Amino acid sequence: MAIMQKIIIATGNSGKVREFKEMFAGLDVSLASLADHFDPIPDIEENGSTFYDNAKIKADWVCERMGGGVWALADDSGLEVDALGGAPGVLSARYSGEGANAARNNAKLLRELSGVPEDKRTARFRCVLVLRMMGADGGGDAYLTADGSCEGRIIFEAAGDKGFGYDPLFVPDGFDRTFAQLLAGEKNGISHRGRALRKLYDGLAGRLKCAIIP
Ligand code: ITT
Repeated sequence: MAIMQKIIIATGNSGKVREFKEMFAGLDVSLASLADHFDPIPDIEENGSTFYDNAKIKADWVCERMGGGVWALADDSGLEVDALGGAPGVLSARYSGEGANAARNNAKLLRELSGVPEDKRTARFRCVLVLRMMGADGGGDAYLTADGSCEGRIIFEAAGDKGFGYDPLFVPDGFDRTFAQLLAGEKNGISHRGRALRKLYDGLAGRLKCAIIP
């Protein structure tokens, strides 16, 4: 009988979980997130200085607690704004400090960019994915990693109510709507996360088939 590979998404961000579920739909994979396995949802300390370091920290955290056979997929991502020297970058989730949330982060971003003209508001989202695949007997441990980015610009006023995080302020190149105004399929088709996941999947296809059809 076919065994469905279980993948735990090592995130506490429900927006990321939703997008991964949309993008994995149709694949023979059983997806769970931290919320399905830990109560309360752990706030994993991300003390790395790069997206890669922090993604690996999250994937390792899950595998070390869940044991053999588990595949953990971690996403570290963020927004880089050229006029701010690449900020908020790896600090995107915590940009507005203690008690940071999307509304406060977006408000701070608009404040920091006040007076910056449209042609100087270029930005990109970046995403690094780390998939740690533990063998059922603890052997065959392997990592796969992939990255993706999406170029665009920061507008002057939030627009749209879909998505999460900085989506209402980010207009991807080639569009005149923000990420928060795009349909899920449109965002996933061009987003940093979608691009990284498609690369990861290309690197994975053989192994995923083996896991599903032993
Ligand atoms: P986990 O660490 O639990 O995965 P997190 O939200 O803290 O959740 P990150 O440390 O990777 O995740 O921070 C990413 C932040 O970058 C996220 O909180 C948003 O503010 C922003 N971000 C990343 N991808 C985004 C997207 O697709 N749309 C809008 N904002 C995004």
